[in-house]
Parts: sequence; C-alpha cells; structure tokens
Amino acid sequence: MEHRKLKAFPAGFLWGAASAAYQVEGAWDADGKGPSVWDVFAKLPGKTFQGSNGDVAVDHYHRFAEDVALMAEMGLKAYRFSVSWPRIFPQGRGEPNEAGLAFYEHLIDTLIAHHIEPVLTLYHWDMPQALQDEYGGWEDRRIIADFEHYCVTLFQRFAGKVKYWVSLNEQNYNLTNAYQLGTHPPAVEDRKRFFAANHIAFLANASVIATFRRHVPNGLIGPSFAYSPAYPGSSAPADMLAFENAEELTNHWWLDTYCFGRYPQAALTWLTETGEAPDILPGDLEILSQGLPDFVGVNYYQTLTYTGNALDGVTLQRINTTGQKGTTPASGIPGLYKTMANPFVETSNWDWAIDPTGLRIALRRLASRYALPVMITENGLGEFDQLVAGDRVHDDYRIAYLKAHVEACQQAISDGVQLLGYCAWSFTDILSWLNGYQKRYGFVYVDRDERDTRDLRRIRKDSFHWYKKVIASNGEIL
Ligand code: BGP
Repeated sequence: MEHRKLKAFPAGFLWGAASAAYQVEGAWDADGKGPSVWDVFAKLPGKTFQGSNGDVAVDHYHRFAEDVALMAEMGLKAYRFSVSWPRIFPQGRGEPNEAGLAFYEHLIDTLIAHHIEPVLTLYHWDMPQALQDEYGGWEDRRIIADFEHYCVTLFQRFAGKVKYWVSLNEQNYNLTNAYQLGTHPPAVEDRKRFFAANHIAFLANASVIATFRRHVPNGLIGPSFAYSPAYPGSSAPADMLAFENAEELTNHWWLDTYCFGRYPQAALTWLTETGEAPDILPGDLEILSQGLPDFVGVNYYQTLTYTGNALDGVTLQRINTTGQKGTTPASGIPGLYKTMANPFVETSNWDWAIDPTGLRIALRRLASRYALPVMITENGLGEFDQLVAGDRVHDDYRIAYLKAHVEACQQAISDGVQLLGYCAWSFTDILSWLNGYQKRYGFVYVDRDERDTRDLRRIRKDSFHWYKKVIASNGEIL
C-alpha cells in the first residue's frame, strides 16, 4: 500500500491558514465591541502565561490589509478566521453593531479581491461576557436562541460571499478546559456541569446548522473538532479496552453526536451510572439529527496513547503551558483510561506528539465512520522561534512538521478520503490562549512578546517561502 503512486491533490484544493479573532485582532474595545469572556478572564491574576492577553494581540484589526497582502503574496487559497461575537453584539444580542460587521465585510472583500476563499468560524471561544453574566453562557438553554440570532445576522450579511462556514471551534477542547479543568472561562471544575453545558452547545450547533440551510443554501457548514486519535499503549486487551474507552469518551462523544445526532452507547451508559449524563429532553434528539454537518472540520495536532487506569488512578490533568519539555503528567478517568507517552514518536517542547501518520489515521477514521468530506481546519507546530540577523527565522523544524503532515494528507486522499482543504495553524504568529506569545505557530513572525508589543513588524519565516512553493505546485513540491 505504501509503495503505490499517490493521487495528486485535487484541483481547487484549499491551501489555507487559520486564525481566531481573540488571538489576532486586538482592538479589544474598539468601535463598540463589548467584552468577551476572554477579555475578562485573561486579566485575572495567574490565568494565562505571564499574564498575556489579547488586548493588542498582533493588531490584525488595524493591519488586516497588510496581512492579507502577505497571504496574497504567498498564494494562499483560503483563510480561516473567526468572527468575534461581542464585536457584532456587544451585549450578546439585540441590534448588531454595524462597525463590527463592517470590519469583517472589509476583511472578506479584501480576501475575495485577492482570490482567497474566506472560511468563517462562527464561534472560537469568545463568548460575550454579558451572556456569561446574565445566564451562565453555555449552561443555559437561552444561549441557543442568542447564538442563532448572532449566526443568522452573519448568514444574512455574508451568504453571497462566504461559502465555507465553521460552526463551533473545538467545543470538546474549549468546554473541557472551561468546565472540567478550570483553565478557560468560566473556570469551573465539575464534570456534571461540563456534560450539561456540552449538551447545550450541541443543541446550539445543530440548531444553527439547520437554520444555515435556509439562509445559505449553497454554502457548506461543519464544526471544527480537536481530534487527537486514540492509540492503545499495547496489544494487551486491557490497553485495547482503555483505548476504546478513550476513543468513545474523548472523540466519538462529539463526532457521533455531530454526525449521527446521537451519543455513543457505552459512554452514555457509563455517564448515566455515574449520574453525570446530560439531561436529554424530549425533542433534543430531533434537534441534533436535523442539524448534521456537510463536512467535518478537524484540528489535528497529535495522537494520544492510552493504557488502563485503576479506580483510584489519575484524573484529568492540566497540560504543559510553559514549553518545558517533559512536564506533562498522565491524565485520565479512573477506571477507564489514562494517557501514557508513546515511545515511537517525538514530541514538541510542549510535549505534543509529532505524528503525521496519526493524521492519516484521523482522516481515514473520520471518512470511514461518517462518510463525509473533511477539512483540516488547523494543523501546525507551536515552537520557540528565533529571530536572527537580517530579519530571518529559520524554522526548518516547522517545515519538516508541515511537510510530513501534508504528505499524510496526500496519503489519506489516496486512501479515498475526500479532503476539501488544509488550513495550517497559523498564518501570522498569534497569542496562544494559555501559552502567551512564546509558543509560535505562524508562517509570518510578529515582533512582540508577552509584555512588550514592540513594533508588531511582520517578518516572513523560512516556512513562508516553503508553503508558497507547495501552494504554487498544488502539493507536488513538498
Ligand atoms: C487549538 C485552538 C487554537 C490554537 C491551537 C494551538 O486548540 O483551536 O485556537 O490555539 O489549538 O493551541 P495552543 O495555542 O494551546 O498551542
């Protein structure tokens, strides 16, 4: 199988790069924008790396024209960005803020003028603080109508211009941090509340997808899932069972619900026994099954390897946010599974497994189980980068990472996966939610650090020139 001739990337393949509003825009209170939960949370002592926040970020709000010009120079085919809900509805609902809509309209028009396909994410974690204060955000079903109102405002405004839409970004990762680990706002650590909020987010996601069909009939929509495919630690039956448990509770819990409109059975049974299953009200399953996506968005960074976990074993643990290699503890659910290091793969300085074959496996699992097209909405390497003389950044490690993952995409395409596009994370350097500015992902270096915004100068890294050639050759020259 490995020695056959690989299929070429299809014509029109979306070679892209991605970002999120809070991580790039800055201008946190400009032109009528209301505060998001991140504007408030990041300023609480001890919540983020060295107190970093997105007040200025990389000032994309004011420099988007320069950033899009760099995208055009690179030949980018798609740019995935998110809209900040409180920029459009400062109080979460009511009348839209025209200045907020105008900003995204300018961005979209500029992209289109440069033949770059906009891929619009509706929600990348920046909930209006007003809705968090009023009813607890995702913990109250009122969010469903408010989210829909916000989304319909964008559908109506941009239906003719934006074809690809992402509903919720990494509901799994964001809500796990928000309601189990206490590391994203509202910093709760309660598994029952987690599954309850997560259920409401599913209902909001499905409701908006159903509504999308009426407003953007020619568009395509899907959620972006943070997919870390599970591996068993060994072929020991106990490890295989731990792997099955993890795949079902950390992946199928979301993917099945998005794509089949129902929760996976063993996980639901287990959570019903522990008293942590969400309240599924009459009508909920209909809502879920009426809002199935057109594609699965996948944010792929790493695989995770699992082994058995005793009843008094480790619980869910926080991840490495310092870049000190080897500091990530094992993490899991007692009685079901825990993570372990995979001796067969290298890791980044943040202990994330570097596993391109895992991406091929991820794409195949998704395509086989759900029979849907897939879009890679994020993939990249967060590392310390060094700006050296002559304004150069020699990020050969990033090139090696991206090259191997693009090769895995081609292998997956050859395996029959319908892959719509590949959005690298990220275009410019950005704020990493919990890791500050030192964990860099971009093709374009931005001159700033945690405390000093310096001149925010844009500098093309070596990976910029590499990706330009990849795009120009439609993936033939890697
Ligand atoms: C995903 C998020 C992104 C981005 C990326 C890298 O979870 O969707 O917003 O931040 O991961 O993660 P990190 O910044 O933690 O390295």
